[in-house]
Amino acid sequence: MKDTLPTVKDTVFQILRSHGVDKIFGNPGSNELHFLRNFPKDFEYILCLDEGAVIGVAEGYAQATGQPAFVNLHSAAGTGNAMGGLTNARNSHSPIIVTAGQQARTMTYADPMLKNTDATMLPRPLVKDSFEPLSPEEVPHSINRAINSAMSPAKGPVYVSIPYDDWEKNISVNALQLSNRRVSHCGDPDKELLERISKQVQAAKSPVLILGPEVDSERCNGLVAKLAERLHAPAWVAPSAPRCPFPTSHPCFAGILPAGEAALCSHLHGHDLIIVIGGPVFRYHQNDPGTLIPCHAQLIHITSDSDEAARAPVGDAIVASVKSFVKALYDSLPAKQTEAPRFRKEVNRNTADNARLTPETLFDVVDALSPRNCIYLNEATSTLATFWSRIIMEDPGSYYFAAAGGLGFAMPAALGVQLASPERKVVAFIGDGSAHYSIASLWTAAKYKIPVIYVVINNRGYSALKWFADMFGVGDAVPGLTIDDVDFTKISEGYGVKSVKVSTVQDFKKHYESALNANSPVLIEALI
Ligand code: TZD
Repeated sequence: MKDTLPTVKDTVFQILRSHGVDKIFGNPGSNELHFLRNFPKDFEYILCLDEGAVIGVAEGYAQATGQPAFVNLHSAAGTGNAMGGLTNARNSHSPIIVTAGQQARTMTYADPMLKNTDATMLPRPLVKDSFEPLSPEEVPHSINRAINSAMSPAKGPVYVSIPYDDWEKNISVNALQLSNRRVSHCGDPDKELLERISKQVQAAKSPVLILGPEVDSERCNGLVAKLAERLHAPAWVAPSAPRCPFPTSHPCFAGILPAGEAALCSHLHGHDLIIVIGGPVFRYHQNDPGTLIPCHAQLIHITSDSDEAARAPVGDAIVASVKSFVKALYDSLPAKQTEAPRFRKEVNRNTADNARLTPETLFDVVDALSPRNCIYLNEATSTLATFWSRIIMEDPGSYYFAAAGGLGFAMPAALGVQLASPERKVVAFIGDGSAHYSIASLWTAAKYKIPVIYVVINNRGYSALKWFADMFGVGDAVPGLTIDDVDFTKISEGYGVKSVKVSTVQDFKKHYESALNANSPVLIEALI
């Protein structure tokens, strides 16, 4: 009878299948080998050489697909190494299920090596929830619950610690019912609330839109573009943007807002209604004290994240499905007879062969040569403003950035995004400082032939921190902001990724063009 009962492992893989999971991103240790033994043929194991890379690849995959990404790490040490990545995953609302192997139940009394003490506490507060099943029977329930919790609004990472002697245990067939369940989220906007908001929007003389990452994750970029046209409103990307929620070639695209109170508010002068969709109010970075919004302006905040709504310092919030609410609001507004004004600012572009290689000319070349549906990641931190002013992004899912500012995201996340979107080209701009936080991602790129283009923008140091140091007035007094003498082509070749070093626009053009046609990863080190 016992032999006919399913094992914990059979049941868990069946649950994963039912959620469409067919990849496991991981870095193993002895506590995980029982889980990985006789690995099912319909799953792919993607090995990353450090845990920051594991979380990064999973995050890229989860964000680009909108589906759960399953991670398997090694006990407490592996979880510890993953924490920097989890700060980003928490903020980007990435539905990642992070599992970690626990020592065998029969041994934990002796406090052995590789015991994950207080396992459920360790990843907090960076996960939505955290479980350690009390029995083998509970393992499938914990995994299923973790997936459902990670996927429910607002999405985010969930952690499960699993003793390794549970995997081969037989359990009741009842647990197989878990793989027949589906949790759906729906809900129409409340009619009265919608009418009130619609009236408020129609009464505004000069509305403005501020768009957050959820617009892109909900794939309603086209819908908010139509809303901007209907309102004749400029559309700003919310500060510290981890995604691109609005087509940057659209006439209503106004740019990206600065991340300080005073500077942000100065961009909103003259507007009487600020409509913030799918992001926090507001995600600041620089300490730039000032008024939050112009004094006579009102603010409406539409988000699916009740915590985001609860902590906002100004305005009325509506917690709803962003897509449904914005669609209903758009439908409630009368069409305008005239065309929307143009808010988009043009920049002078320069792609001449003899121009100096700078972030400006580099992005101009990239924009001129890349396919229109290209996907970008940018972790060359001092180039962000230049990037947003020069790169055209039109399709949903065209841009990803570390949502909590934790470096080491873009190199691995580019791989996850490319795995999720094989039909689109993925280009990651990485600073020569940022590259080191997850450089071993190059091995995973080479091993699984993931054809990402890495452009390492080498300015020999931490340029963004030099900018901050000047702003704080401590510019000359800070050590440790310069890095010279690193040869990225040698590191790259060592991990098996083809690479080239360029220092002129002419050479960059030539090598970028050939990288676009390559079907394996390429690293271009651009000396600027
Ligand atoms: N460590 C981690 C994990 N995340 C961070 N954000 C930092 C340190 C601090 N940091 C920044 O916020 S920007 C930056 C650091 C070290 C400099 C990155 O240098 P880079 O890019 O070469 O990648 P730029 O263009 O030279 O700034």
